[in-house]
Amino acid sequence: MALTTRRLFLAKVSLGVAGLGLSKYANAGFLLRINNFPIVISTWKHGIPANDAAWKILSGGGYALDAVEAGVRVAEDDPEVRTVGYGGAPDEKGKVTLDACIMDEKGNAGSVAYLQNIKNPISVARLVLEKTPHVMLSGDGALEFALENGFKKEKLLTKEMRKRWKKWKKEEREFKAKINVENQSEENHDTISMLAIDAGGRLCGACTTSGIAFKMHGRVGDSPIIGAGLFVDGEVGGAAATGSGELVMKTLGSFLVVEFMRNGLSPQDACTAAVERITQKVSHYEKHQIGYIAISKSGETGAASMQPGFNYAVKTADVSELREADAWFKKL
Ligand code: SD4
Repeated sequence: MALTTRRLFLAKVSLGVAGLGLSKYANAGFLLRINNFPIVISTWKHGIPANDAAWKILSGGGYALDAVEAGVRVAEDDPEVRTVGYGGAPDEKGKVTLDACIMDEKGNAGSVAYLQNIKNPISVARLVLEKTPHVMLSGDGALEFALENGFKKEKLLTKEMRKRWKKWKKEEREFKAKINVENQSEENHDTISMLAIDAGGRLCGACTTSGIAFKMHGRVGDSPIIGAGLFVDGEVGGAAATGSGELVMKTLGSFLVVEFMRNGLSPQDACTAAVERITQKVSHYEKHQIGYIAISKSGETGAASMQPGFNYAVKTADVSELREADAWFKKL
């Protein structure tokens, strides 16, 4: 559910009485809390601990870029999150290949694609943003860059995922998109995408994934593609995606959501319109799940998905919760 204009308005005028609304970063003893900042939102249930990590930085007055990087690293590090980083699902050849990107409020971007043996691709993407004249590094070059910058090579395929890959090779053998949003243990597409606005109103985003499970060797999805998996325009808003990357790439989904917001749509309506675009332009969309989250520069949020079951985590000073996104195919 998006924040209503009325709620935002109330947030804008709420006084910091008796500690309520008083921000750690403010140095005035008495202040008017402006806007709904800081705020962080991220995709799926694993967004809750990720938001908590981001919040530690945001609530201390830190930079949104640091917050989104630290936030999604929680999912990258967690072997129970089988769709991101360490413990992520391998491709058809049993190789874990990671995609990630990050973008700041000024439109600076960094990305890595098809990166192997590095647990935190989001941090490599951030270094691409900060240290190179480029936006995207891939494969061996991305790995070399990571190693030169002090990252360690690690084995990312866990025993559990190796077992699953072996089972898939024996029983399924061919890649199929799965819309099993209720059953985490069977899930094959749960990227973490995160958008945050810090106390200073700076809007940044991050997106990281091991991609769709058992994808073709060499396949890269939407998640490292600026404009597809993630897009931020600090003067308008930000959007990020999860789900079958091919559908998002064919419609440049996150860029589209931000452009809809630029043209006056709310984050909620912009997400819904971008899902609708897929239904107009991409065949077999009904066989896939995709989800968008969005935030306007004033902190209003929205989310929409193709299928029911997509949820996203929201954290502000007042709220920490998982919200159900509006689905194109409603629940019966
Ligand atoms: C991809 N979008 O590689 C990613 C998959 C994913 O939640 O995990 N989405 O297509």
